[in-house]
Amino acid sequence: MTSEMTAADPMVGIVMGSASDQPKMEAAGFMLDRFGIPHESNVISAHRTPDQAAEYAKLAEERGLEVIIAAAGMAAHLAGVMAAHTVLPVIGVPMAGGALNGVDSLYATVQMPAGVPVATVAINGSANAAVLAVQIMAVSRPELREKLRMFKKELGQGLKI
Ligand code: RP5
Repeated sequence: MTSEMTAADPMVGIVMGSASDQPKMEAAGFMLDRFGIPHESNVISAHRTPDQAAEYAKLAEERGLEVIIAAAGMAAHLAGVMAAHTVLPVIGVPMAGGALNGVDSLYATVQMPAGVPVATVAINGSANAAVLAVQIMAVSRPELREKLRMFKKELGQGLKI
């Protein structure tokens, strides 16, 4: 990772299994904007467009992405598929919906076998996925760490996400 941030190229890739996930994922984009992190958002399904899912993950690193946020509902394997094809950190967001309303996607996302982790946030936890992405990127970027400190201060002063 470098300590430079360019405005143009996305550094965080948000993928979601369906356009129906979009409203629940908007908070991730808002949060990344808040920290000045360029990002992109794509609908890619592990089971409906599996080749595209694998290609996205395989090309992510050379495209300059540093973190992938993957959201899916029901038998949610998108984040795991992403993690299978890249060494970039993958943050999974289980989506509520279907008969089990997100408990299924929570288990599917968090219960990755050893060796291929997916950092899983809460059901519909898209804002936290973005904050975690920023925290990962901040390891080598003091200016981002300062923004995170300010953010935590604002939370303590009553900021609602
Ligand atoms: C998953 O199935 C998606 O991530 C979405 O959460 C859920 C339902 O998808 P749609 O039937 O609305 O396309 O693949």
